[in-house]
Amino acid sequence: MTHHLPDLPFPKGALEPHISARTLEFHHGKHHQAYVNKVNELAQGTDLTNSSLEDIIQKTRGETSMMPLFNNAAQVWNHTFFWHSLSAKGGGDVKEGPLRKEILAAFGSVEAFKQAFHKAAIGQFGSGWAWVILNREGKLAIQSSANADIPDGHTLLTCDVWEHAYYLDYQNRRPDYVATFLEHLVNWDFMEENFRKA
Ligand code: MN3
Repeated sequence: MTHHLPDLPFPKGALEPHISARTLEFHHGKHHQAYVNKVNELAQGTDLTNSSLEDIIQKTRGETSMMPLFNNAAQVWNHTFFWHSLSAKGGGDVKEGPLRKEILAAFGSVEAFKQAFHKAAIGQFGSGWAWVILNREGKLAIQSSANADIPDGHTLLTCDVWEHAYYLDYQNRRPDYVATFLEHLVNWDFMEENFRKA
């Protein structure tokens, strides 16, 4: 077993009432675990058996015959990145500093930035992810991706908009879930850390 399910960076009940422990039991314990299991199964016997997750993602991306391995490996990576994009002390305003400056330069205000993120997240048809990235020109940008896909550029933050992320707590109300993510959960410190490392 090369790949393992990473622990959540917070206790399962830490995000209540916004995301329930029950949602995380399924989302982390069942969905994320299933992607990990599938990567181990699909990589077995290929020349990627002992490769890192990042290597697998890079080497299988866009290869039709490797699509199942890509999808599962990317989903493992995306979920781990997502857990770190959440914090019990998250949400609200972005503190003074280089990240805030960049947001104001690119979007005019934190509010406009949040609105653009919300729009991208609810506009993603079907399953996928909403992202904040530094694009290839080094500019802050918001994107959505379908299914397991990861945008080009340097990822700073993500929100899972697959139904399994919110159905138990919000049923079909994705807009409410994303608004709650932005107001109460988004981990600006994680985004800032990724911004500084980029
Ligand atoms: Mn998910």
